Amino acid sequence: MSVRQNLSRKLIAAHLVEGRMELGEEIGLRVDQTLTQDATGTMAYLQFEAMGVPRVKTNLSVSYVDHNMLQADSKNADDHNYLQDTAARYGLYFSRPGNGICHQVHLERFSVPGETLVGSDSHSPTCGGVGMLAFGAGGLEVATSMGGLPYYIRMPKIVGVELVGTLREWASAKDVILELLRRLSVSGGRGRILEYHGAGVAGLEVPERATITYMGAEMGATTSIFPSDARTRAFLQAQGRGQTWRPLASDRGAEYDELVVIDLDALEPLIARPDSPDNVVPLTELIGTPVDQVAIGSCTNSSYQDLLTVARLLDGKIAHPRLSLVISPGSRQVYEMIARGGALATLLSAGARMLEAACGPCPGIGAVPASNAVSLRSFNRNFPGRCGSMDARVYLASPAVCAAAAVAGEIVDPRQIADAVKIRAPRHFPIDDRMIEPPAADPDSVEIRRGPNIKPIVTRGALPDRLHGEVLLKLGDNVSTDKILPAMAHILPLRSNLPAISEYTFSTTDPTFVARAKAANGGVLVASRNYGQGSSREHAALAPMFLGVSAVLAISFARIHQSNLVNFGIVPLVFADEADYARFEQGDVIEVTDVRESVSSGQESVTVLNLTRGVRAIARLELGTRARRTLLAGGLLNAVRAASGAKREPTAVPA
Ligand code: MIC
Ligand code: SF4
Repeated sequence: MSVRQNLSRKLIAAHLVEGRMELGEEIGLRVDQTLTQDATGTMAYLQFEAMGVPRVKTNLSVSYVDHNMLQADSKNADDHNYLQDTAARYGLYFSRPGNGICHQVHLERFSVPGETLVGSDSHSPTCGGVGMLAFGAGGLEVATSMGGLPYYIRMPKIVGVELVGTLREWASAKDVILELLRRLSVSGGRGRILEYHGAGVAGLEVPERATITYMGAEMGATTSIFPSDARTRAFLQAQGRGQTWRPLASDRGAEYDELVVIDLDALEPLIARPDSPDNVVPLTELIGTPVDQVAIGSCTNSSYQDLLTVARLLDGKIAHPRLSLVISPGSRQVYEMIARGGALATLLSAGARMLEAACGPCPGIGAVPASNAVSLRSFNRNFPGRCGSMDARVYLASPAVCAAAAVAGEIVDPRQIADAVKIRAPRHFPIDDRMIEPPAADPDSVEIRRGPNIKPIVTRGALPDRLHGEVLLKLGDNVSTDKILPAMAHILPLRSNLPAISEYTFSTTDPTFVARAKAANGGVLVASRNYGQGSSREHAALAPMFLGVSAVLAISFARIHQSNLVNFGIVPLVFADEADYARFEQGDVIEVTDVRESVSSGQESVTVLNLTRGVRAIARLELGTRARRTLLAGGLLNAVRAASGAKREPTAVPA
């Protein structure tokens, strides 16, 4: 092994508890920290409870409430109560609703350079901005991590992303990641850690680095990471946590599996057009596009510096009359700072509709655009329907580009409007952790409130000998989890109620899907490349499982979703020959005669018979030993419970 190590390999080696660090090998990592948010957290804690572990075994685990904040009825509030009580009881910190978006708050208050973090949200790599090795995962894997088990990944390629030069004019951190998306696409990060290094790193503040690591999720990256340097120390000191800093960097001349160079001097403002974060063009190509809504915020771009930049551009101006401007600060800390410093008044007098410090419009929780509207957002995803409307056209850009458009009512170039301002990080952030509750001193006294929306969890039975079923749906490339099981304000509150949320499976793609799946007693799905990209929501595997989906046959899978499928007992089958994708259509009946035997004996592929067309295809089983054990048991919870001898049975659906 090379002595000139990159940072990712150093941190993997320091946390390795199982496997060998060879490309593609299944490796288990020790987990130092976990985080959950409310939309994935209820299920994660139900699963944690089913494991029968009395107290979390991590150094630190935090439960956030930031997604389901609308509270149009009592469901969300019931879930919040459940989360507050489970945190107190099982040894977690609880970040109360109003305290901010999990990733922003975790970066501010809990991130520790060099530690590992597993979060039940795809944007958990955010803390890579301070040199953490942070992964997004399904809630069940966060539950097992809290139970002290390792977190498993396939040893990824380490891509060195060298940043050179300095950002100019209105080019921003958002443009760095949009440029990478433009070059590498939404699947370009699959099986890879994006490790940033080079002389250009020093010029980026921690929140800018975090914007870049957040959106590595949009490339399907395993994670993204920056070194921990003097700026990291300054950030942590300003958060009153200087003692957690330690320097971290790759060795000089370290080797990478692949290299990418980004010349920051040459970057210009970019925009992602509908309907994919990698549909990126220079801002200048879209000048004059009328805009109906501008939304600024989300975990990706709602730091103090971001909002101050927006306030500078809006100062003394008013939002264009044909447009609605909504702003959601990333955390209570950020909100308080713009309030105390006066920027909030500037935003209000410019006509901004200030929302609470939460996810808000990002996954369609409020501020859904008008019919056929154009929405320009500083967010991270613009998949069809994600904003809550199927016909809205959503563009993604930096906060500055958004602010300039908010005044003009159309896309304009901020370089034509004002000189760029680089807002430096404050030397002191206001520190007030009273909205973060520590675990209960007397956990046994905590009664857990469970609202009527919280239903028992469901698992699948053991993997049967053969797979047999109808192709319920044939899908194309880059199917996002927003397509499989949409977020949206009316669906999100059902996250702890599997029977109810399952009714929305593929609802925006094919409203007949659920009825057909039920009538056929389940079946299989066929998809093209990068199936299941986007969010980590395990409900995109759980709901199909509940409806009897037993396998997904695809050209390739997004990492987190592939794990979620395995964890809920759905077999991911990978076409060995891409051309075979064309030989399977909706309605065909397929069979894999010896699936259980193939999985258990470690075979690398199976034959999939298309009984309707009389053709066959070879499908690879891209599964490590542990994933095979999980599938055989009918999912991770069954496997973990069997290993620990836990008693209370979850409800099982037949395989
Ligand atoms: C998202 O941005 O899509 C979400 C909503 O935060 C999801 C989590 C979820 O679906 O609850 C994610 O990114 O994992
Ligand atoms: Fe929330 Fe959007 Fe960030 Fe997901 S991407 S955590 S929905 S703000």
